[in-house]
Amino acid sequence: MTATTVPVTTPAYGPKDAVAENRWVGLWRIMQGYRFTYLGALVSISISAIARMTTFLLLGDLVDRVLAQGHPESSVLVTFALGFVVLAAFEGSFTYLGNRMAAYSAEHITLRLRTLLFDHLQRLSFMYHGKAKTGDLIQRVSSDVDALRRVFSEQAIGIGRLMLPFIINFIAILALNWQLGLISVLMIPLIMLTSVYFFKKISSRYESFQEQEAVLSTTLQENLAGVRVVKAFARQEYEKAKFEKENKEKYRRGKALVQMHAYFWPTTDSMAWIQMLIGWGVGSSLAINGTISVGTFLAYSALLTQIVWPIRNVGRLIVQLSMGLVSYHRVAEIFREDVEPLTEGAYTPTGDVRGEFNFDHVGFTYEEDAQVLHDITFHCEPGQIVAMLGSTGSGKTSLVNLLPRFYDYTSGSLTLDGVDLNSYPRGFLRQQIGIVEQEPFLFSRTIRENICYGAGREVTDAEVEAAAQAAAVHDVVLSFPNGYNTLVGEKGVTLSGGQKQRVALARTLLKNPRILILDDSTSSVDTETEGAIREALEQLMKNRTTFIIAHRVQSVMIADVILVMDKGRIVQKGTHDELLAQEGIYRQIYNLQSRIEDELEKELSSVGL
Ligand code: M5T
Ligand code: MG
Repeated sequence: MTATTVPVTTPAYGPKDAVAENRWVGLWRIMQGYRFTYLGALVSISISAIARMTTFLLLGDLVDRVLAQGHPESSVLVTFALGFVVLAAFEGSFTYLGNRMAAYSAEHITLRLRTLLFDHLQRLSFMYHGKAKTGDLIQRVSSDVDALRRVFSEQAIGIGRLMLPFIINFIAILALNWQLGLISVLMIPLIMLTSVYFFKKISSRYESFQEQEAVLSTTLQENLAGVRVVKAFARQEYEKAKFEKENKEKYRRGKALVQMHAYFWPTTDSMAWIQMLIGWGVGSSLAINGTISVGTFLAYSALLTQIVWPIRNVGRLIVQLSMGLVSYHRVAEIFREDVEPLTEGAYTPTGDVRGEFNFDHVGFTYEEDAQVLHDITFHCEPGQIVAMLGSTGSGKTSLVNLLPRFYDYTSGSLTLDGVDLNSYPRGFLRQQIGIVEQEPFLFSRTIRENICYGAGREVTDAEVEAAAQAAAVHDVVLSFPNGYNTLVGEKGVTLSGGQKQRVALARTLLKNPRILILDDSTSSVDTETEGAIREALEQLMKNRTTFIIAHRVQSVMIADVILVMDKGRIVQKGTHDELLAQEGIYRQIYNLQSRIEDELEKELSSVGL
């Protein structure tokens, strides 16, 4: 017997909710573990800045002390040349080192951040995911995290890279001539104020741009997910118009953003040039009237560019940073959402549950004002089968959603084995309860991987096949050329609705849960196959409490308790025989379905089937 290569999935119910305790809100927090590398990057960048500044000072020296005196000695020239080479080497290597360290920490920070964000997203509640837009979430995990990466790799380090040379070079100018120093920074407060003004403008425009981009990705994502509906209703034109509208809106907001940048550049550029001209003007007149030497003027001119352009670029970075900060807030917003605690619970279960449920006037509402379940009262013993029948929207799915605590009931009392359901840790309940959802979802992986998905342990091929057999899907799988290795979805086969349901059923059966919930799990299966599944299930349902939601009386007949639901209430309750003996919906449905089946049988036999 071979064991499958499917990786063992970690059980949802673990000893510790690592992420629940970790909220990666706060930029300093996000940098944890890489702060020193980052600091190292800043130090390297300052060393390279000092090297550059020394080069300029040396240049001034060369002019003043050597060249100005004529006929310099070659040994002096060689010493200067060597000095320049050493300084250049210093500057180059430390720039490289600084960049490397910054890139290293930025990449690692974002790598971890993205993983944590994904982890956090997965742990958010059903309620959150019910409301959140997939496209928007994708946008936050991809584009916003990327924008944050740029904050760390380029912008934050960039500001450091520019501020340090500014300070160092400014001190150097002050040392040359303090009046010149003060004149050289005349325009700087104005440049900074302008940058802050644009910082605010650009952040709000960028935020609205990002929001619209998220709307656009949601539109695209929905269109692609629902492409069959679009085609079936021939709504391509409508969809195109909708996409075009959102796309145009994105263009409009993008244009508004670019416009702001377009105003920003020339404004600060001209301020920087005015500053340069003032510096040169004053500097040259001081040189002409002999207050400073030509060498000093030369060094000053070089140093002046080293303080004006950094400041102008700091402005640019501040503006770019504003966009990074918007993205940071969008990411932090997700981290601020409470994760669904999986291990918390007033009650610590010691072993498997028995499966006795007691509903006592249970009420439930998704939204404040719309009560979905009213006054649900029934009892079931361990190992019993509870069946639910009722019109669409009557609250059957909502009722079973309460059991694994996907949602918490809002009134009355609901106990499992005599303990309040809300005292159980959610992770534990989900380990104990297997649910075949009404609209099962299969991953784009092999059929085997899909079936093994919830087992949480090493599974043998024989077990996979046994589960598939019980779900009446084994033969179907074998009919595919690749058998259990057949890929499902996108790059593989498209399974029929009934096949999907049965693979999902096999997945839940393999999990071997104490409590089994089958939400309309055979609705897309023909009567004959349903019969086969029912027979197999009868074995599997033994000793485990089972909830069946079905539309056919045949499927619910065997239940110990049948609940007939209507508008969120139980309108009839009892066994098949009890309910048949009563006036009511159940008997009507039974009579109707029996009559249809009889007629169908007659028709089929008349055509020889
Ligand atoms: C009952 C609402 C739904 C309906 C009522 C699952 C779900 C349902 N509802 C929500 O607001 N949010 C949800 O996540 O609750 O719905 P149901 O429980 O799904 O009904 P059902 O299972 O009996 O119907 P069906 O069609 O599956 O037989 O008002 O809007
Ligand atoms: Mg339902």
